[in-house]
Amino acid sequence: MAIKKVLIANRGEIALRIHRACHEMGIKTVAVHSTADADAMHVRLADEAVCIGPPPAAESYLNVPNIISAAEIAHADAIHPGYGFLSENARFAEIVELHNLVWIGPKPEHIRTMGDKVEAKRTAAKLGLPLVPGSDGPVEGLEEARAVAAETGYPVLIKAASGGGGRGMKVVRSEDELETQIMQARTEAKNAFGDDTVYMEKYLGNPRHIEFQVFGDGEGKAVHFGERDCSLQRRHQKVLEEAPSPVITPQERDRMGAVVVKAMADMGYRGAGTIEFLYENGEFYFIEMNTRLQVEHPVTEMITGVDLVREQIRVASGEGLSCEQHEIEFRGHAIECRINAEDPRTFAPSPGTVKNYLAPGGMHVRVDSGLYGGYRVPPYYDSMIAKLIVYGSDRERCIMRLKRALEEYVIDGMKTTIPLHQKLIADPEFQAGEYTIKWLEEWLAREDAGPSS
Ligand code: MV4
Repeated sequence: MAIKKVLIANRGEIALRIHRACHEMGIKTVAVHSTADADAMHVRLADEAVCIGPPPAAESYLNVPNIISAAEIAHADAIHPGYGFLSENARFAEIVELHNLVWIGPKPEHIRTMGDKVEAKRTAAKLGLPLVPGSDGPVEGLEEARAVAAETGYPVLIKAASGGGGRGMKVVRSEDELETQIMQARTEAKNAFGDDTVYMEKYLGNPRHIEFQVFGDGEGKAVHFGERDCSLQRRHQKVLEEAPSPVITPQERDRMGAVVVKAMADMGYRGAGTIEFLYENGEFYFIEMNTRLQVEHPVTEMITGVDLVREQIRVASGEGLSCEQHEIEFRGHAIECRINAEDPRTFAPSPGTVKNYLAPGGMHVRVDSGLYGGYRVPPYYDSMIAKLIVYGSDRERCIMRLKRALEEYVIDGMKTTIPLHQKLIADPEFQAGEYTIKWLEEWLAREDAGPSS
């Protein structure tokens, strides 16, 4: 079905990103917004806008009846959920489809399966993806946990089935900690997610986080757009992402790419997905799959030249993917810096009103942001206010250009993480591409203690 008008069920830079893809395809847009976002850029740019509730997300951007009503009032024929909020809510996807609206996202059954981490691993195993060694499904009793740990060896990691994003994880170093850690993990999981199901994995000591961008047409065809290295995280928040990974060879990309493409084709996956792996000693281990477009998708767009939101809309409207695997080429290097309204040293949120504003530009520099001079950053939502994405013909030139772009950037009126990025990309270990998931927090602890801060 041809899509003529899309309701964008999100805010901030991703709402703008979706609006731009829509307008380039001749599709009209409907913005939704909370009362706190009446002056937001996504509201200004959209063809129409509907207020869906008060500032708290639970009453606006997560308010399903209000969002569906907005789509009906505005005669939208499709809903794009962006990331976060309702993007991985299988029930919402079903409700959208029950209202005869096109859901620009994966099949609800696949969102549901991948949202349950135990079910996701089971599915991944069946589809031939390599897993971290661990329990085959949930861990019930202590005896079972002991047996799993005996198989994998210590340390082991206890994870919540309903978790994700690192919440509810417990490292167990030896058998005498096992019982208390399982009980604690269960209690925390119950409180956080209302589900005390836990499972176990061998704890990988120093891996990288490498994720593959995949796309399916929902009818058995799938392609991959290579990997992103997202190892630079602080408290499970990504800080800087790059594509390709500095440590993955073209041979490894082709080999793992073929594995993920076969998996997505076999499951009949539809739309955009990200398959997350831990990568250690040359091996990939599946951990989770995200059934949405991700914040860091632009680095993939920069090195492939493919508009991933356009692909999402094509697939949702039944036009199918625009390209075959052999047409997807990886060229050069791209890095994304997430710019947050935060103190660059303490990471305390620092919302405020933008005074002077000047975004960097020039060749191969992309800024995805809803900021403008005079804009008041509301305190109710995520602190990410901009993404700076830079391309270079190789990693070294990308870093040089990124340094230049960060120098140009002016955001007066609030603290931002721009100075953090400047310091980070100047570090010799970063420049060498030698980092794992632990590196950034250790680097931050060192920098904090150092004389320059
Ligand atoms: C792990 C792990 C080590 N071993 N699993 C954290 C979030 C969730 N997506 C999975 N996570 C991890 N799972 C095993 N078996 C270490 C992490 C982890 C991590 C993963 C990716 C990026 C940053 C991280 C920071 C701390 C821990």
